[in-house]
Formats: sequence, structure tokens, C-alpha cells
Amino acid sequence: MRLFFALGLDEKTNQAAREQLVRYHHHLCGEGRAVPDQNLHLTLAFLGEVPDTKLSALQAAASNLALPAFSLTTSGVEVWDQPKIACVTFNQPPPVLFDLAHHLQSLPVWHAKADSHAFTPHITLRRGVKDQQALHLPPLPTQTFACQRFGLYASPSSASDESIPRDNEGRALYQCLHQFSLC
Ligand code: 2AM
Repeated sequence: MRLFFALGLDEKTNQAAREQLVRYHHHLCGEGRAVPDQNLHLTLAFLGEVPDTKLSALQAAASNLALPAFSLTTSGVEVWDQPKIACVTFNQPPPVLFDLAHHLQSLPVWHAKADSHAFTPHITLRRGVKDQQALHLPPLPTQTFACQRFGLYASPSSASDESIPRDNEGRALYQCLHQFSLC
């Protein structure tokens, strides 16, 4: 299974902030492919292909992390060149977010795929944005998200797999396998 840890930002207290983010997301048009609403998340650690036999040890290791809950305030939307995405970024993300990502990237049971980029918290909205001038980016209203839990998600390895859950446009959806509470 191709796995990653992420903040789903879908706690009940985030409902208004999430709805506003989704509305903004629907207004973006032009360049690139929109991420399905249900897949909006902040990746903490991308693990790559992990054998099923490692799953329970991975969950146990992540459950043992005792890190405090925190909040995240959006700063705006940026277009990056590497990877070519449009994404939400955050204003002064707290050190505990970086601690959480670091711990999840280096769990003894499975180390995350080495990434050439430093961890930069973001929520990808559109992929394949090759020409940023072709994407109309209205200002993003500032939103604060409470982060009280994170999840372990499965991402489909093959786009043609018929057993993958999909949205009504046929786009593959991530599956949350387990959620973990912050303190
Ligand atoms: P993103 O966080 O920038 O959107 C599942 O594929 C998630 O893991 C995606 O959200 C993706 O990017 C993130 N990810 C990080 N490194 C990846 C990699 N090497 N391959 C695929 N996805 C990766």
C-alpha cells in the first residue's frame, strides 16, 4: 500500500474554515487539475509503498507520539515550480508541526521516502500548474484550523485499479486507515 501521514483538517471545529477553503478551491480555474475536495489535506510524511505486514507496527509507533494539539492559520495561495502545484501556505506554522512531521518521517518501523525539499507545510489545491500566469488566483480569506488529530492514509498506487473509491468525477480518493489524537 502507498501510505502517507497527513492532517485531514476535518475536525468538527474546522467545518466553517474547510467550507470556505472548498468554496475558494471551486473558484480557482484555468491551469492544472483540481484535487478532489475530499482529498484536501496537509501531508506530514510520505511513506511510499509499505508492506501490509508493517501496518500495525506503524500505527502503534504513531500512536505513541505524545505531541500537543495546535492551530494553523493560512497565509495565502502560492504557485510552486517544483512540484508544479498551486497550494495553500501558512502563517508562522508552530514548531510542533515540524516536530510531528519529523517524527512521522523517521518512525523506526518505516522511514519516509527521502525528499529533496525541506518540509514546507501546504495544502495542494491544483496539480500540473505549468503556467502560473494562466491561473487566476483570488486572495484567500484568512482561516484558522484546529489540529487535534492526524491520520494515516492510503493513496491508490494504480489509477486503473477498479477497487479504488472515487468521487463522482471518477477521481481516485484517499482512504483514511487510522486516526491519531494529539494531546
Ligand atoms: P502533496 O502533499 O504536495 O499534495 C499522497 O500522494 C500525498 O503525498 C500527496 O498529497 C503528495 O503531495 C504527497 N507526496 C509527497 N511526496 C510524494 C511522492 N514522492 N510521491 C507521491 N506523493 C507524494
